[in-house]
Amino acid sequence: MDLLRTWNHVFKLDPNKPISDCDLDIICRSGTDAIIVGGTDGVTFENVTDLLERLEGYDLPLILEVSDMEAIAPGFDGYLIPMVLNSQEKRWMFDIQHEAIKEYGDIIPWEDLAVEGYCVLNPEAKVFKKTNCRIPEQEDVLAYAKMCEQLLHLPVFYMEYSGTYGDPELVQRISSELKETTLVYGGGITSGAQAEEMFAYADVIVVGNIIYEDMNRALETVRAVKR
Ligand code: 1GP
Repeated sequence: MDLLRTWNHVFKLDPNKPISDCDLDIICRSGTDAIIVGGTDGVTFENVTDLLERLEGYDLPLILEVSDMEAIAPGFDGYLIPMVLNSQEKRWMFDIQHEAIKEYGDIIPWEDLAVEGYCVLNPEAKVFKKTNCRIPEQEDVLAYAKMCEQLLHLPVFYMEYSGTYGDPELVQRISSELKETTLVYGGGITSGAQAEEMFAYADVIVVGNIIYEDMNRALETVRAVKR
């Protein structure tokens, strides 16, 4: 999954949200670097494989962000495994991964996997509630980032503001701390200007919701980082 280091812009598609063939085609031909398939609820083996089949004809890396063990489908180019750093339950950091390895350890394609140190920063986000997170202070976020890079040697630190636009100053601060670990920013990007602002600091920006709300603005976010 070294590939991830070379990306700037990624669209995240939610398998639980309908998207027309026409919109899917526009997204896949937009110039984005990869498609992540992922969501918090209603993600099933069926809707993941259905979306994968519709995406397979395009020459783009297709990555599954695993949120539910039952919905892991073969056939993706890579798999992102979140470890929710600011969850108050060990389950979301280690236990579900442990269970998955216990059950599927013999068939896991380890070379196609990357672990994301996930820091959820929007208290209204579904993932925040589902994984029982606590809002970290800025110093906590900085410590999570250092922990990710220096202690756990994780390839990715993901600042997840899903559904709301985050704090560019904090993203800048984290970015100046990380050297090896790739900084991914996602959340509330709905315009070219916001994409540009976050991309000034993050290595990769992830754009999700706006795809389903305003395709033109979704496309602006690609143009903003691909100039
Ligand atoms: C969600 O970080 C992504 O996991 C993107 O967030 O849907 O708010 O764009 P949005």
